Amino acid sequence: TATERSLVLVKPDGYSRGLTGEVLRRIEAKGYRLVALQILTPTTDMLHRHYAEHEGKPFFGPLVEFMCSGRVVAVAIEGERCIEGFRSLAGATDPTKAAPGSIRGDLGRDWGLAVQANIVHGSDSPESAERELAIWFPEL
Ligand code: DAT
Ligand code: MG
Repeated sequence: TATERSLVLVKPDGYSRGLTGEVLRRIEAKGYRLVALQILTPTTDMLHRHYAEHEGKPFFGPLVEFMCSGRVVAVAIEGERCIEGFRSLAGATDPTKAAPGSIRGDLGRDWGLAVQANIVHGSDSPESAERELAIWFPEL
């Protein structure tokens, strides 16, 4: 196994609901280390780069609009297999379907908006993690 870094975002819904501490608590309780943290309102340029793989999909515009609608907490985490491990902590993309015990399953639900309001983002592969960390933490 390898020590990895992953990018976690507490999305505007998670931040505004005051769930940042709960998300960070779960990351630390799992045994991953926080190595960088920043609170910011992202620019559309950052989000276009961050979500480049979804460009052209019907939910892309609403997703970018939602993500720059408020503050986001960007966190770089580190640990053995933390990329897969945080995805597991986060749970399935649709919070209604996400398993209880996961962040989305315990804290999220359908708000009548869309599944983009699902509290957190986590990188999905080592390549994505490296690409995304360069966007949010160019100094790392
Ligand atoms: P994940 O965040 O679980 O990695 P993803 O990368 O497939 O999911 O999609 C990025 C975000 O886009 C996701 O968190 C919520 C939103 N999204 C995905 N699929 C969607 C859909 N079918 N309708 C609306 N929003 C969607
Ligand atoms: Mg994704």
